[in-house]
Amino acid sequence: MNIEQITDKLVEISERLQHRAAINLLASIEDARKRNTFHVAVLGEFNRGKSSLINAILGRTLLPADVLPMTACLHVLEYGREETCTIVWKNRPAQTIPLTQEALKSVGADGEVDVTQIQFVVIRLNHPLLQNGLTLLDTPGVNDVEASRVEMTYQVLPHCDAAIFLLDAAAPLTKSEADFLQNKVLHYQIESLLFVLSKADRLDEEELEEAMEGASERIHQLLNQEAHLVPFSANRVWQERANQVESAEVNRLFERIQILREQARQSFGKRQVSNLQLVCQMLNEQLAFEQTVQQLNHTKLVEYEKALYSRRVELESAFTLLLASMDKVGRETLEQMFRASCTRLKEKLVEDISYQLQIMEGDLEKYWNKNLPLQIERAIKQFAEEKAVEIKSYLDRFCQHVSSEYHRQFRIELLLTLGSDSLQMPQWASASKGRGQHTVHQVMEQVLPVTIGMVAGNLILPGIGTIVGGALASVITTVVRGNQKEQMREALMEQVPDLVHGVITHYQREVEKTIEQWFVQMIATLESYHREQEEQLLATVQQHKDAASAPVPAFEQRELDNYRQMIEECEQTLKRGVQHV
Ligand SMILES: Nc1nc2c(ncn2[C@@H]2O[C@H](COP(=O)(O)OP(=O)(O)OP(=O)(O)O)[C@@H](O)[C@H]2O)c(=O)[nH]1
Ligand SMILES: [Mg+2]
Repeated sequence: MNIEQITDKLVEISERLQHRAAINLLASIEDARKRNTFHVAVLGEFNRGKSSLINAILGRTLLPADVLPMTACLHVLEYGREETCTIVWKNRPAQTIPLTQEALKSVGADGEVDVTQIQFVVIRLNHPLLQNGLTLLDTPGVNDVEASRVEMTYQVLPHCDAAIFLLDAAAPLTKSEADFLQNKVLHYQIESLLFVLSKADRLDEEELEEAMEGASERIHQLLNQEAHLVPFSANRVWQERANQVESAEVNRLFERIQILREQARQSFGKRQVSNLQLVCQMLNEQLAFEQTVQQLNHTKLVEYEKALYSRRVELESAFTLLLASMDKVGRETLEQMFRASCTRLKEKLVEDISYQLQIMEGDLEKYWNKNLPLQIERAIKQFAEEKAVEIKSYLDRFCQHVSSEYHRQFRIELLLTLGSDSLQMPQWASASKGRGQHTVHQVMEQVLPVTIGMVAGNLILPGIGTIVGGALASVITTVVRGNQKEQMREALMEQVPDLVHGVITHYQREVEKTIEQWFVQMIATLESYHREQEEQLLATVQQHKDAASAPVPAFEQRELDNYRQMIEECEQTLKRGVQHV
């Protein structure tokens, strides 16, 4: 069997099983084989500057951009000798519209056109950068409130060879972005990725460097590979254009796109095979589902459902207890640890400062106003950095502990309720539920700071220097100036304990707020994970029930066996290495 024959076989089975996702993926595999264009999707959450980036690199203000969600359907930008703009509708003939920003606004989020009826909009431009087959896909933001727009972006992924992923320079790689990357982009073997920190003009050099470092680290952790990350500012590119300066940013981006193209070309065969394997996996899951439906009758399923409902109620109080203990034991222990360390820090600081005051020969007031604030600030920073290691390790262990407790008490319990022949949940059903395939540990980790550096960042309060300075200044004004040196020394010494106490307590409270936030988020995350799990299990039973109550079984056993065998053959061939045509 060659790759074409495998594809044909899988198309036949997918159509018979009416598996939409598999049909779509297979169509994209065939399409990728035939076309000689290179599809780059520009992806990211809404308002990241996707449309602005495309406008800037092409030097055309065509795509509408706004702070509110703007792009409402897929825009395909490709080469055309004659420039045109066409709406490809779902259920009616394509329609040409003027190639202007005004006209494109009509298919935007607040335009007058019903975009749910649009498949995509094709914009053909006579642009040298598109001449060699580069096709850019502008997509709606993936966190848009409008689910249908998000769905549109998901559906286009199988048709892409590479992606440019836009991150906000001010908050690179949020949790939902990480989810999207892992569950969607990588799922379809789009490994040629370029990350862009957009709106780079909004940060100064130092902030940008920090943001780049942070984002690279997070991407690296997530993907387990070197991150290709570049900063970009559409605004700057336009300024350069106005001054007729060649834009280094645009050039760099295009160099990167060339590299992506080469990467994608090299991995083309491998990607096709992986995508076909993905289809096999989807179809196998569907077959397993159909099989269980055949074997279990409706009455049995109703029993399962009842058992699941009542077990769920029984487990509820145990779950509430687990949540409460996370707060009570987990958070309080950490806070106690931290408080004890703060007390030691206070004692040490009081001791150090008093000693220095005692032996100080020079100008006491200068020491108090100039050197001391720096000394306290530095001590707090160093303390925070040391504590970060301990707290990070505590959070990791705590996460691990809750995760294993959860699995032991609930996950396994709920699954056992479904009996030994536990029901098969097809991937398409669980994937659409989001976090189904992740473990509790992975899910909870996403709300915690990833690195020790990030923990330290959370423990060092911005503006702590000002707080320290303020506290010291108020002391010096109450100590009578013009006093004899020895009297002043004594008066200041007296103030030291209160002063240190005040500053550190303030610091400690702020940190405790951060700790509290971490726990609130962890608890909320576990709770929503648990509800999703319950819902998923109930939905699984419901799906089987629905299918089992159909008057005629959808498939004959013989037919299912036949498909299974065909898929098995395809899988074997793909594994052995397949001939490409
Ligand atoms: N400062 C600055 N603002 C930018 C830059 N690029 C885009 N913006 C602004 O960011 C907002 C969003 O830009 P869009 O290009 O519409 O973002 P998008 O990702 O296409 O958004 P959706 O289509 O809604 O998903 C607009 O108000 C832009 O003017 C930039 O480089 N610098
Ligand atoms: Mg847009």
